[in-house]
Amino acid sequence: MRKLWLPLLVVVMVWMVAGNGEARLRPDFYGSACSNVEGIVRQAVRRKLNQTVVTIPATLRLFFHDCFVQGCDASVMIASARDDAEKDASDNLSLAGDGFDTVIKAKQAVEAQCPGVVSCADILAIAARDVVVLSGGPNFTVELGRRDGLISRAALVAGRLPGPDFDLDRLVSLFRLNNLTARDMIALSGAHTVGFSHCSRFASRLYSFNSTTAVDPSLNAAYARALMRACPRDVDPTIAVNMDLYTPITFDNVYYKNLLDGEGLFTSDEVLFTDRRSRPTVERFASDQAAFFRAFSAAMVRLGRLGVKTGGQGEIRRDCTALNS
Ligand code: HEM
Ligand SMILES: *[C@@H]1O[C@H](CO)[C@@H](O)[C@H](O)[C@H]1NC(C)=O
Ligand SMILES: *[C@@H]1O[C@H](CO)[C@@H](O)[C@H](O)[C@H]1NC(C)=O
Ligand SMILES: *[C@@H]1O[C@H](CO)[C@@H](O)[C@H](O)[C@H]1NC(C)=O
Ligand SMILES: *[C@@H]1O[C@H](CO)[C@@H](O)[C@H](O)[C@H]1NC(C)=O
Ligand SMILES: CC(=O)N[C@H]1CO[C@H](CO)[C@@H](O)[C@@H]1O
Repeated sequence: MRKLWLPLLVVVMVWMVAGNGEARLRPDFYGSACSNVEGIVRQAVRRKLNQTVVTIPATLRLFFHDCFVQGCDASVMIASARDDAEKDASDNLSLAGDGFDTVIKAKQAVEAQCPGVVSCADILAIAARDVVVLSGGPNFTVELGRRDGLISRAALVAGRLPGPDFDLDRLVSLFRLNNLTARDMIALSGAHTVGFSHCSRFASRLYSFNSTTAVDPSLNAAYARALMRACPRDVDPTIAVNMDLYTPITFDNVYYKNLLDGEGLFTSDEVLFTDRRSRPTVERFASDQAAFFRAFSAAMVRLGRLGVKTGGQGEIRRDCTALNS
């Protein structure tokens, strides 16, 4: 008997140490404690999407910003009376309120059935997957078990998020800091197949590229003219344009086809094609949507692992916009 049990015991102990040493998420984390959590969130996201299509890009981008600043811990959701929380940083301006609202509504629906069990961070991760599926993108399994963070500060945002003027080296190094590869970065940029951007984020490509050339030569000329019509100099700062000209609310690989045609909205988009190091991956995703979907799904799962709090860390927030106190 003893001889049989010893190896088993060793295996169990190694497994426990590994489990405690690094944050482990798993798809069935809630088990019987909230067995239908994904169904409840899906229903709430559908309902919100029925009210406004902005739900799709707003929720997806909210997840990205949450994960890149202090990890996927819903810290981006916290509202501060002094306007000094993560969402108040200047990079936030464009985080559409509908992403926050999606998570708040889904949390209310989850609380009604399993109070105090499911984190806002997990609800955001599930909702981000759901908007991808509901707009025609790939389905993938979401890992769960994140706890909600206790810290949310605007000052922690600076330098953590990529800018629309980034070149390939800056994009690759920022994503690498977040344990994501260049291929992950190229696939995740495909999220720009949905949603909007304010004119200010790309105006320099139209009017002040450099001291001798006004229009960024990597922009398709007809596209540049259309953007100038939509975004004249000194345009109302609330004006926004679709990032994917052709299928702006469908999650597909048209983003990459646009890059091939000089129709990437930001420098950080177009550079993925103009830089010959990333061009083969862009060409692949443009010609093979299934390859893009596989790469995007895998990268979203890795994005969802960033800086997660598990076990006894953090808390399960009651209200996603406030720390339990
Ligand atoms: C690769 C570097 C990235 C840069 C430089 C970047 C930059 C931006 C900028 C400047 C906007 C427009 C904001 C505005 O003015 O309204 C935007 C929008 C958006 N981004 Fe990114 N982003 C990047 C990666 C990502 C990733 C990884 C995701 C998600 C997986 C994402 C999802 C979105 C979505 C969905 C929108 C549209 C938001 C809306 O319509 O409300 N982006 N991004
Ligand atoms: C929402 O659902 C209602 C009833 O099913 C439908 O009539 C309406 O067109 C939908 N609205 C949107 C924006 O999809
Ligand atoms: C997506 O995948 C999840 C888990 O892998 C599954 O439970 C769900 O039914 C799938 N949804 C769709 C719309 O296929
Ligand atoms: C401005 O950009 C154009 C097009 O890339 C280039 O030919 C020119 O040399 C640049 N001028 C300066 C001053 O950098
Ligand atoms: C990246 O991975 C390393 C090694 O597993 C880990 O220590 C680090 O915390 C991860 N970074 C983030 C931002 O999660
Ligand atoms: C929507 C939102 O919260 N906007 C804020 C973003 O950050 C700027 C500058 O910090 C604030 O002025 C905005 O109110």
